[in-house]
Amino acid sequence: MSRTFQANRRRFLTLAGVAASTVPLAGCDMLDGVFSGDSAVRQTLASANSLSYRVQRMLAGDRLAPEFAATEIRQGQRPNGSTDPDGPDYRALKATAFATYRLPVTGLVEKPLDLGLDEIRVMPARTQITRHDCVEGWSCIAKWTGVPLATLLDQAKVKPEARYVIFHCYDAMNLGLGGPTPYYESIDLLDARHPQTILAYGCNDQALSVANGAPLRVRVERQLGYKMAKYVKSIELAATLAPYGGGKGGFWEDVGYDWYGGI
Ligand SMILES: Nc1nc2c(c(=O)[nH]1)N[C@H]1C(S)=C(S)[C@@H](COP(=O)(O)O)O[C@H]1N2
Ligand SMILES: [Mo]
Repeated sequence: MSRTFQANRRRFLTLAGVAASTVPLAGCDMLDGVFSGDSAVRQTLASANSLSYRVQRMLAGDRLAPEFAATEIRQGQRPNGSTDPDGPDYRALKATAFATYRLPVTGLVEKPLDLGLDEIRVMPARTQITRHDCVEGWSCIAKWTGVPLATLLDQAKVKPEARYVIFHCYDAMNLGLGGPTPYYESIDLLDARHPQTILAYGCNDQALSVANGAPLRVRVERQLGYKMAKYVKSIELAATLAPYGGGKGGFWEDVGYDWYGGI
């Protein structure tokens, strides 16, 4: 799909007043002003976000994110957010170079999975060169290799009542509000089954680094950077987002970011 078309589409969304994902919010490292959970602004953003989500689904359910040439990779993927989780469970995994890592896939599935990295690496892989856009205002083009999430969902046999895929992560963020809060994220099944949605274990032809989310991180290429959970600890299929974290579907969503971070 041409970039001109995307630009036009974005303009249309803006004109329609539903470009919620482009509303400037605080950067990933900044929390100013996002705690006002029931403010009028927050409510308006929330309804604009749900409209943006529905309009995008109508117009572009299976649209692919742009892919780039290898010559367009100018630097390594810039590490952001957590870059070296310090919990004992992650440190123990790192000490074995992730040989002891297991990925559980649980929740609303008929056949729960528990996979080692060697099992994941022999599954049919997908490689894509895409641009990562962080809400902080920077972008990075990188080459990602991993297993399509759809492959794991098919193996696990998702139950019909499931609507969301929840990614639980090994790292926790310190908001200064009484103890570290675990990072988590969620996407709907349409994005989960999108051909460019992968669990990546490789970046720019190298094993995924700790700074970029080793051993496995999500790529969900039509959304902003914060949706792409690093340090994936487990995957859970769920019918609602309410039971997890603050109930808004992700660590940053719980402090005010849009759940649908479409770009
Ligand atoms: N577990 C976890 N996932 C995360 C984050 C994080 O802090 N912890 N930060 C998010 C944000 S805001 C961005 S921009 C990207 C950064 O990924 P990178 O470090 O590979 O550039 O990861 C996202 N996923
Ligand atoms: Mo980000």
